[in-house]
Amino acid sequence: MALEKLGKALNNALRKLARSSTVDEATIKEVVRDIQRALIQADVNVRLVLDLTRRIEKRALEEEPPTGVSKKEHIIKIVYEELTKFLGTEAKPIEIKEKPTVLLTVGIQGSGKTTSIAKLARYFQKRGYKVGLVCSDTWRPGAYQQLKQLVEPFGIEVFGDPEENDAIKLAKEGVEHFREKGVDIIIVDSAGRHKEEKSLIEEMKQISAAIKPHEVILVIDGTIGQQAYNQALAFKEATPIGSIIVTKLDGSAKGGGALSAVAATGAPIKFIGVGERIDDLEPFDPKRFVSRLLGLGDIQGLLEKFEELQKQQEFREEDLEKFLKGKFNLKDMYAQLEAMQKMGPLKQILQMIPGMGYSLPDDAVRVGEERLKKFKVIMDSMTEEELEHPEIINYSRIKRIARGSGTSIQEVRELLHQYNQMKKMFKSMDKRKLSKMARKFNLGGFGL
Ligand SMILES: Nc1nc2c(ncn2[C@@H]2O[C@H](COP(=O)(O)OP(=O)(O)OP(=O)(O)O)[C@@H](O)[C@H]2O)c(=O)[nH]1
Ligand SMILES: [Mg+2]
Repeated sequence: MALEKLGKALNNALRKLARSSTVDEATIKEVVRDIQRALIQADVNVRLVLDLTRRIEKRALEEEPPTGVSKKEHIIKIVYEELTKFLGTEAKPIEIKEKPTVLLTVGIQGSGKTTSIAKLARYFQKRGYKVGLVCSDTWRPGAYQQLKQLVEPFGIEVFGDPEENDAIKLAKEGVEHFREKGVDIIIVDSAGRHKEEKSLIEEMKQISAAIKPHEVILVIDGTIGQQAYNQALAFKEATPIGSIIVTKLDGSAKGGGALSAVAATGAPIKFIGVGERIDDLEPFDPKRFVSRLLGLGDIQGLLEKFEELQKQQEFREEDLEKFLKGKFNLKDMYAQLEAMQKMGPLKQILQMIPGMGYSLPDDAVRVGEERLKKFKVIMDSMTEEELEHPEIINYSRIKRIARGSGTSIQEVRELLHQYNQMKKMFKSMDKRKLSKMARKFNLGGFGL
């Protein structure tokens, strides 16, 4: 797990809060001090820490918790929200729009470029994309072999020539090679020669001019802590199409400093490296990251309770409307199927309500556990856009999704069929009765 030490320290601070009998100003100040200490120990910049904790303290002292939520729970939510904002709030995935999408990776010597490229290649391959890798590192001995060894077990091709010493020529030839082969994504590894930003950025500009990448990815070593700020800033200023991978967040005591420093420059962190193995790469999502960071044991439970309460409080007319108009997407469907699995068939629930004479096909709302698992695997191979707008999934996408998830075209079709059936069903339901049912069973307007 990334930033284990920081997570534990923050967790302890919140635990203390949870255990305290009263929540007064002194308690809040003590919790805020603990959070400060935890962040500073993780090498987060002192000024950033003070800004952050001042905001937490102010909100904790001034804001009134909503009904049904205790003061303690409210403060935990504030800490969660402010930490999330601190790390950039939103997840920004790498966009694969054009075929081929060309990505160039750069980074200081030993930052983890080559390893991260192999991980990225595998990540995209799992999602059904065909990936080609180009080694244009003419400086590091064995660079080509290293990359090849990492991806060989997965059948990912690496273009390179250990005899060649013109990096720009190699990069160009490599991109051309894979363009001709018709791959979806080309990732170029660059030289590990640079010890400081200036020469790194110079080389990035030269290779960029030659191969015109869609996105340049700076790989930053997370163990350098808040020093990451200067690298990220110089990079952000040099390229408008840059994103960042922070590596080695497993076990590093300074990872929190690196992450927050990069976030402070406004450059988007898209992935984090959390180990040496090929699968140790995670898409970076500040919300999920922070809830996991804080979310040990009962703290997680508290956060969930808070969310649960909030869900119950707002009656989701909007969601209901959305479903009735047939505007629900694959993500909604998955949540529904999952919930119904726990609850029993929707049919039975509907029958318990007087006047609800619907006869629903059972298989429209209930799928077996095995199938649900398969659906999940298939959906993991879909892009955000496909999950939100399933209507764009055409035959070539179906093929890609099937390949990426290791399922068959038939199985992907089954999922889409299920989706269309549910969509039709909701469309045909009577709004008034459905909302009565939702209220009765506290289903939050079917948001479940
Ligand atoms: N623990 C851990 N080690 C990592 C991670 N990413 C990379 N490494 C290790 O860091 C070392 C350097 O990684 P490389 O991928 O060779 O770095 P590089 O930037 O390509 O290096 P040069 O090409 O020489 O500049 C290797 O030993 C990797 O196994 C990570 O997320 N966690
Ligand atoms: Mg390398």
